[in-house]
Amino acid sequence: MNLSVQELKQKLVKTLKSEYGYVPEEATDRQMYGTVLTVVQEMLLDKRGEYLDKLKQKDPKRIYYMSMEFLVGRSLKNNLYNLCLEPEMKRAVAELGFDLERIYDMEPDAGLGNGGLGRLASCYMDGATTLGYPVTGFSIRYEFGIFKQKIVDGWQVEFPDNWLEMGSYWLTPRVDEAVEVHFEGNVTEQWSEQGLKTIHSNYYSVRAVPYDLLISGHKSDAVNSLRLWRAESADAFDMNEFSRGEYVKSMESDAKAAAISKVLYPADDHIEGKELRLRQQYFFVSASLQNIVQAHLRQNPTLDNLPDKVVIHINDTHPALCVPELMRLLLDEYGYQWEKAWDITCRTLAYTNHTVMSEALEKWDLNLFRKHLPRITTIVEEINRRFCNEIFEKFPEKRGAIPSMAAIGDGCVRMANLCVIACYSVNGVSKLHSDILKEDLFKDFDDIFPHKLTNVTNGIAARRWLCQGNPLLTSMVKELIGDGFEKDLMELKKLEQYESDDTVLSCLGDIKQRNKENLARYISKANGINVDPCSMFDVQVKRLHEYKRQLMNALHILHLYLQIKNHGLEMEPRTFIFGAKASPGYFMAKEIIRFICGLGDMINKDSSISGMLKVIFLADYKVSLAEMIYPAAEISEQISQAGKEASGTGNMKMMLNGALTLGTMDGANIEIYEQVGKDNIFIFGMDTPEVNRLKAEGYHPRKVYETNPYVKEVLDFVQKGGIEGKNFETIVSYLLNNDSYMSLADFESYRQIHQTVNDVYKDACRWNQMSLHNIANSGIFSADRSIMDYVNNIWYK
Ligand code: GFP
Repeated sequence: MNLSVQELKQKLVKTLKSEYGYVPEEATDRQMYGTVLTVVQEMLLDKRGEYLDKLKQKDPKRIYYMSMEFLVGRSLKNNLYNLCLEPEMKRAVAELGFDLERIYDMEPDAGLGNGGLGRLASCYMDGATTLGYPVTGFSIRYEFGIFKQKIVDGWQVEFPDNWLEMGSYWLTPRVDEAVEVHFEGNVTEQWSEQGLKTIHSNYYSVRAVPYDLLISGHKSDAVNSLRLWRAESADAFDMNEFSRGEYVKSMESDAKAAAISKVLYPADDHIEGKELRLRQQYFFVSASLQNIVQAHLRQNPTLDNLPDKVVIHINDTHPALCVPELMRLLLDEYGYQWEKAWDITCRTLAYTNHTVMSEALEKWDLNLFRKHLPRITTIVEEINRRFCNEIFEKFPEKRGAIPSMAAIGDGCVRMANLCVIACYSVNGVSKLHSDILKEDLFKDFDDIFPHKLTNVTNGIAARRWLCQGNPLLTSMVKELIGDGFEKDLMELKKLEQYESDDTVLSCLGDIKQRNKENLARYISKANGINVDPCSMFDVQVKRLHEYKRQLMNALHILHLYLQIKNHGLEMEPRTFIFGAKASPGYFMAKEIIRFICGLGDMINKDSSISGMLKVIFLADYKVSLAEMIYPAAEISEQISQAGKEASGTGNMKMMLNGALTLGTMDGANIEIYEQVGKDNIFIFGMDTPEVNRLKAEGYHPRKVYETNPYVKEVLDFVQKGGIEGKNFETIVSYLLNNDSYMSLADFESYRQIHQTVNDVYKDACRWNQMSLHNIANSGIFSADRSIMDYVNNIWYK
């Protein structure tokens, strides 16, 4: 966008006056914050208007990305960057007496997601918009996003995240496009002139009101929208009850409806499906599909051509209700016969799987399902009946597999199976993960539908994670190879020519140093601990889960500590940095946080180890904090048990910022390994076949304890209350008797690779060379590349 500093100033002054009635000299930071966001939002709306006009003329196929989570983070900096207005806005704001950096800091993260899955959805909105594809995201306008985390005496404590108070400037309500969603009630069949008709009556109706959050592409005409639904009661409150003096009761229906969009569910890998979550899922799926169908019918006389004009992409199983809901719309609202409706549905829907963890593959109790969604249940039953019959008739060799492939089994609706049965495309998110889907989880489906399963390796929004998050590195890269990499990340490859250039390598080292100093300042403020910015920054930041093995990292740190203390180990000073939220109901995850914090308390105050080790747990890990951590990371810990991390995206973000990966052969680590070669990555541990073999043989963690003296030393120390006299019996007993993700089995190999890391770090030049090599080869992990894979292989195939 072409706007001068002067023009921007005029806009700001005018808006400040109309919104708040003030002149800049009288305004507070908060008022200027509101003013800047309002001005940028107006520019986005104008640009969106022009974009919609163009779309109308060309009428391309539309992509609808359905996701319960979009981890958007902050938007102001991203929008200014994408509109190419950041320097001008900075000056305009400064000339009015304010500081844009301070205004950036006032913006809350839109934390409408739990972790990698939600962040991926946001990275894809950025990539698709920059590339000019008409992708609309659909989700819920949660009043409260992912909880705020504080650590009190080692314990995670959760606080509500009221992001709308300062974040609602980005949301434009579209009340005229509100729709109704029906729950509960009775389903009956009636004969009419058109034949047998299904009637859903006595339902409870919820109004869904859309709010649009606009996303501008970078140097592109496109402005796409993320449409977030808010739930409210479809009926005004009950006047009769109110008149009778039953004030609270008169508003019950209001509260019941509003609860649906109240709060984001924390990652629930361990908890059985919750009623409210099912309602959330149906609410946003039904509202979105009604919206999509109406939009299609505004441009087309029929839904017959829906698959030619629309793809509805199901992001993980959470929006799997798209399958029966699209069927319901076609059958009940638009009068299609089953076969035709099924054909349209199957050719319109695509599905991405993000996990093989059995507890995360959603299942809903059939009775609960029926109670809330009676009509949807009859449709799922019919889909299942027809599917099972078809397999029985057409694939006799698969008759034995019918019970495990069915959409309904063991009294539950299986959402992943439902998606695979219906969708024309099913993809995993890294090569390894997609292979596991084909060869294991969905093997029987793959035999029957040979071309359905495919892979799209994840990617990240490099413009946010490099250009906005790491300005120092970005300027260096621009100086060396120009700015083509902003739009084509593969251009980073040109950096390889500087791998033996001492000036470039030492400049890279200096930049890392400055980014570490920046993070060290934050740590000192947030945790009250001074860390040495010359120590190696070793980082593990991600959702807390046993399979991601933060505990193995912590055990190894304890091992180092005991070696220094009791056995005179000398090592390069190291700062271990963790950031992770635990699902509030996930006890073991919270225990692991308590363990890491206890370890930190013990180590950080021990002056006898001469500052060789520090352990920092950064509370409230979120997108804006990640933007500060990644540029400072030197080691990227990606240490999940092989076969369990579908892809990982933090690994890509750290690589792009010059960190070296220390990881298992899991998820996208394998593809990072392929890109950088074995000399530029630290790989350890069992690979997937080895894990499976050990599992089949029978894994006995106690044996490792008995045979590996380091493991024994560490666990004995913990058991004796060595960590601040604290009781970590649950952790010790879990490791000795269960160790579900084989941390002890991989411990020795993990320990050894850390020694290698320590040795390599002594040679700064070699380290910087490896770091540059990693940056140069990270281009493939751009979200733009992933989007092009979706475009070519799934959406516009
Ligand atoms: C999940 C998977 C990750 C994967 C992302 C995005 O993320 O391996 O990279 O989805 O596909 F586990 P989390 O919710 O675990 O962060």
